[in-house]
Amino acid sequence: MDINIERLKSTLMELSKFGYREDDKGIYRPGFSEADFAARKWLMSIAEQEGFITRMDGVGNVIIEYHAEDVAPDTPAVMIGSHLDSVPAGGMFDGTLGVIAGLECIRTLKAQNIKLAKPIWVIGTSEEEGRFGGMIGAQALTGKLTPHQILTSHDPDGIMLSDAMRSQGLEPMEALSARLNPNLIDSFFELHIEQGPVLDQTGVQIGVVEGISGVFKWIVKLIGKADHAGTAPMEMRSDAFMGLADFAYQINRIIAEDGTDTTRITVGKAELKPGFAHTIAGEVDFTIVARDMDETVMENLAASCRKALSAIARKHKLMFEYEQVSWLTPMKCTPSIVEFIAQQAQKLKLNYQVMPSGAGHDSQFFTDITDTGLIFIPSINGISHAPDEWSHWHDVQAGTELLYQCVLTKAVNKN
Ligand code: HGY
Ligand code: MN
Ligand code: MN
Repeated sequence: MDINIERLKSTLMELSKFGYREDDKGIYRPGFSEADFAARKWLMSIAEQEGFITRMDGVGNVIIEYHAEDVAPDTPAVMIGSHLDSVPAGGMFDGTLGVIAGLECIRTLKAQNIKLAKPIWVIGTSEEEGRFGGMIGAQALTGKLTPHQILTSHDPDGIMLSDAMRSQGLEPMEALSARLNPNLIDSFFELHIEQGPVLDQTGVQIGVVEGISGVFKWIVKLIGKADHAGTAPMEMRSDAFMGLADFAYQINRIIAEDGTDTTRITVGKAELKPGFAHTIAGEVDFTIVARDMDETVMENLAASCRKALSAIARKHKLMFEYEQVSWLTPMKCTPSIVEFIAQQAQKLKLNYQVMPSGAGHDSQFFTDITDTGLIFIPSINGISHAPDEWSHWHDVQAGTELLYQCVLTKAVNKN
């Protein structure tokens, strides 16, 4: 096939050096960090050297355009996108695979001088992972980002999104100018690692995603009373840690009563204050991230979590408050695009299965403004959001060839 897997591999390995830490072999490229923007500028520079038109929009999305000759400037573009930021101690493929595979597609098209009827854009979105709520770049591109979000979003350490944007030379409200005209988008494709065990366990090489899970994220504060760990009798304590422990113990009950088999509830970050061994925790700040494929289920889960936390506060003599940092609704990929991708996979004789996505993706913001498809390749042992996230290069090649086939088929046809 046409794509050059060695070229893709070496570009992806280069990109993974930005934010890489030798001590835990993890990648630290949180949205709007120095490493994140160094990676963005590097990607723009190599694309420019290869003759592509590149730009960074008002919210840090990198856009690389491949314009075929004599195509009217307002011809809707076929878009390939995913994110360039990472979680802390992230892996090498999450997000970046989709961007570099997209670059490989336009590199191949350019090298073969194939006559296209539509432009192709490769987009490296910003702040997908949730440092400031998640999918900030995709929300801006699709007109969903609000001035309120820009001015009030902050990360768990209290850093404001607007300050982080300014630190990278961006004027926060300029993020609103990133909105794309839907009439200039023909379709949107994303190639991503599955980040789960399904394909790896079934031995199927390709996932064609039909729906993407919704997710909400809370920052919760339980406030009790710091006290002496030796003298305060157990029954007289207002121990914030015991409140968190009680909530953690109730997660399975909440899912059993109000969730489904696609429900996931995670406490990924917790901080005890003052955080000293001989002092009872007077406060605990922690995150709750809950997901499901159905928005009504998400609403029931949110109600159930509130109820549990209120009861816990009473039981442990605590106060509880929470901030809803994000609420991303579950989205269906465009059925005709799911069918189209499946047809292209059949043409390439790739074994594939149609499946849901438990992880959120930029695609879920494109689905209501353009035909949108999401392609998965297997994650070895289903691991992701960790340094040992890995995929086989032959699966990377198969996924990129399918992406290339989809984009080529769309871009050579006028309609
Ligand atoms: O966490 C997620 O769902 C995605 O990796 N941002
Ligand atoms: Mn991702
Ligand atoms: Mn991720």
